[in-house]
Amino acid sequence: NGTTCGLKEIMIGRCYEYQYMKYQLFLTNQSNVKNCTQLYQAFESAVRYKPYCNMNMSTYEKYFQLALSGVHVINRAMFWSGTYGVTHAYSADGANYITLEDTLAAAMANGLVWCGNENHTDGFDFFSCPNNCKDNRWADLAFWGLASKTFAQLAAGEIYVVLNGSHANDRPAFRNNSYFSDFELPNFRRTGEYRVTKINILLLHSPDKNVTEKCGEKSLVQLENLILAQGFQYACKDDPEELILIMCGNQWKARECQIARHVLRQA
Ligand code: N1C
Repeated sequence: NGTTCGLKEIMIGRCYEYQYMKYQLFLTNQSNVKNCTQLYQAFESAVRYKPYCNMNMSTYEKYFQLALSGVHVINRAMFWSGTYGVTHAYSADGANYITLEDTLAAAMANGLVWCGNENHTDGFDFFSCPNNCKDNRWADLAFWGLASKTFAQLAAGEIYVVLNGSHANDRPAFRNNSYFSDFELPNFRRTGEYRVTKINILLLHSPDKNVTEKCGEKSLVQLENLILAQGFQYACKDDPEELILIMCGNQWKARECQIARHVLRQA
């Protein structure tokens, strides 16, 4: 349960790298470059000296406002649930699609562990964080819950959602209480220039695993109804080929991947 040493330096460094190196070509609008020190200050003043379990979904509001002001992700926003690895391989650090982790606000904090402590001299607890507040679920969601909600609000035009249709143990592809169902789906914009028009579901089945749900079945029906009720267009595709090829890159021996191999040789 260790927290991250060098949090400040890492976050500020990542902010510089994000804006001036890594994402310069395809994400940063030159007139919208942020001041990294100021951004870190907004983050720090939200959390420093604050008891972890008193935080909630508005704790980091200023930070997200500052980091993401003026940003819209048009026709390239990609969401996922149960498919972290393959989705990020496919989105390719923002070159193909943009996931939450490809936005500045989330890229600065991705993978870090931190929490405030009102008794500690520098206001952070560098020894351990509770991560589980019995009486306040919102404390645990303060950062990533708001990150997901804010990202959903930036998505415009057609968006993409990668789901897993081969979960074991009756776990559905679209499930209640996921970040996707609680913080993203309810927050897509329905009106205005930057509204979401269409939601494209990409439903994956892992090579060598059972297919538990396909488009038009079970939880996908539930999801389609929710999407149509909000006034968005809906499309669902089972196993898009480009995603099969990515999955097969790691599971070359699977039965389903022999087909990919066969097709590739014909080219
Ligand atoms: O609960 P989920 O999926 O539906 O969350 C995924 C959804 C994505 O579209 C992201 O935008 O919510 C966002 N998100 C992250 O970006 C993220 N990075 C790491 C949600 N969760 C994220 N994690 C961790 O994965 C987090 O600790 C959470 O508990 C899991 C959620 O994974 P899931 O069930 O596959």
